[in-house]
Amino acid sequence: MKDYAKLWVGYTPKKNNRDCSALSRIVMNGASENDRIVKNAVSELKDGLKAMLDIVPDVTFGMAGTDIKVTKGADIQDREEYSITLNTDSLVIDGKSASGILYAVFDILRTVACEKSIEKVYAVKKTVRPSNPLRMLNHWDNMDGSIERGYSGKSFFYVDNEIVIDERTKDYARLIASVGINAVVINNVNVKDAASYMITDRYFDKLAQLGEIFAGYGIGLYMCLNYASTIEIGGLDSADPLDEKVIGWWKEKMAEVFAKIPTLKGFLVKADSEGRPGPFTYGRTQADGANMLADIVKEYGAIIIWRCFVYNCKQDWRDKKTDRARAGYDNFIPMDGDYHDNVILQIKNGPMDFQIREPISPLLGGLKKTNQMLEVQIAQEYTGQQIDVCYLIPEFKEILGFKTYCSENDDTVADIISGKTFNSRYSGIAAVTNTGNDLNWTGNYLAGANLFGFGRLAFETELSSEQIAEEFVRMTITQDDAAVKAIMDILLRSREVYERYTCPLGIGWMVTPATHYGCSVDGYEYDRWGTYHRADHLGIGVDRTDKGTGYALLYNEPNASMYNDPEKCPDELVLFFHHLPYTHVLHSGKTVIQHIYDTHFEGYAEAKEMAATWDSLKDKLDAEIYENVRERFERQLVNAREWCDQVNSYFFRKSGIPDEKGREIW
Ligand code: GCV
Repeated sequence: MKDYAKLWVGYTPKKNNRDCSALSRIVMNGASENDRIVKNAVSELKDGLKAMLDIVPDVTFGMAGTDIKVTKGADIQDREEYSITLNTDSLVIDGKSASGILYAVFDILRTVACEKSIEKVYAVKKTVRPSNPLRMLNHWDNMDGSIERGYSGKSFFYVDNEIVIDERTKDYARLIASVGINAVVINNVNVKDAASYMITDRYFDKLAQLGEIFAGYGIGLYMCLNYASTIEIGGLDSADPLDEKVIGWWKEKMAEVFAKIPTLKGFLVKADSEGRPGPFTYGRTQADGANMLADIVKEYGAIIIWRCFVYNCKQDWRDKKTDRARAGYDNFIPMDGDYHDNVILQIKNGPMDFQIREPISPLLGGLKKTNQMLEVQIAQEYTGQQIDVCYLIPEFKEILGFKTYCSENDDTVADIISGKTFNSRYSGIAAVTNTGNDLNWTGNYLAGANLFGFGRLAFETELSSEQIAEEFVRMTITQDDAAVKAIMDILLRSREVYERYTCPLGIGWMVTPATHYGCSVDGYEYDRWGTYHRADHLGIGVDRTDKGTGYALLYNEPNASMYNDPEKCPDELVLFFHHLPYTHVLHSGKTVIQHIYDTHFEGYAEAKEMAATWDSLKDKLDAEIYENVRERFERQLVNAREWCDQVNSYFFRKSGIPDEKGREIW
């Protein structure tokens, strides 16, 4: 059977740096050579340089340093900092811990793999302190091997309700550590069936082994908890967080769990959401639930990450006042300041659910006294499902750069989640991951750019989308300059192209219900999920202003006034905030209806251009990579055409307004 791809850690021979003498002698300061992370760092370095340059470096160790004890997020950032200094005949790595050394090694390997000159890159001492304390991947893997919203095969963690540990497990750890990931949640937030038993001795041995492998690459192991474990596996009749019996059960359980899995760092919890149980069932608050667990795991130095994806999914579509977009804010803001200091609230980037365009969640910049983490999704549930190419790093850059006006300085989302704005005890960023057991890990080779890019951006938020795309392409696909440029171009335009042929002006949700792939304009209209476009023959959009649901006013000023006013609201979000006539003129000078027609025709045409560009690279690319992406483009074009024709036809039929350019609408 063919082996799985090694992606960007599959080092191949390189031309540059072959005569770089500094690479022959590498000095590592900051941790003991006996540390398991340092040992892995040394073998990564030796294997990588041997494969790429046929150099076997002489590695020596200087000062071991004193490891920084972690009691807050900033300690993690301090520990993981590193410097690289170039001397005439050596490279010196100064890590503040073994993890720092590991990241420095991957920095050097990346430089060589991208064929950049070591002499130039490290001409001036390079120091990097990670931008975020927690840089996490959330797996939505189920123990039966399926993956919720997984588009690259089955789980490589679980087969038939058993945990699998093999060579691939270690390669996964290498792959993600190499881009700076330091935390992984290994099971779906919807904890059901066998997964509820992950905190029992049925799985302890394997989990302990897994935790050890991750720990060797500086990655913390996290699991999702079934909030109702006391009932489902504990034999109690309640999960009330204030009930002494419930608290007693969790205390005993956690003592057992942390004794058996010493590397475990904490839990992620989805409660009171989409049918999952939670504290609301018992008339308690989200803070009551989170704090109860957090207090218990505190003595093990662990944390509770509590998701803010709490909303009513049984809404009445006739009710125009209830607004799903408000739910996170309304459920979590009143308790700001009540969460204990080892709780982190995990907040999806938008108020809805990973649509191609959403405003930033008003919880980010609304919460001021609570630890916060941002949750993004690289699994592309609504953004092409790893069939359509959609490089998400430009979107993540926009999210991170958003000014929330929550304080005078340092008020962007990046500032908040780095811990800087509110001097938070813990903070960071998590992505719902896009990996599976497909031989190339992410289904579409180009979707690997989102896995690579998420890690790189989480570690060094200042990197540009272009830099990240170039590193990914050079390390994973090709070094041919013209091909690199062409593939970067595909990646960098892909998100806007996807947006153009799908949901216009921030409205979202015109997807096929349940699967979330492909167009269905009315799929979620008149239903219970709270996700409407409210189009009729006169106009489209949701009134979230002070005259509508009031959602726009949840932002700090001047954002609230900007979103509340259709004249000030940015075009790309205008239908998220306003119900407007099709004849409304946008800032672009186009009417809403003409914008819909133009973007859909353009988006489909651009998708065809991207596919043609890919075809033109055939002779320059590895046959398997070429064919994998070609086949995905074939499907993307069918999808893009369907979206274009359905959306245009739908709105032409609703509005009766013809396309100014007279193009074919069905
Ligand atoms: C894991 C959306 C998805 C669900 C997912 C949920 C969540 O509703 O469609 O599959 O469940 O988000 O983030 O919890």
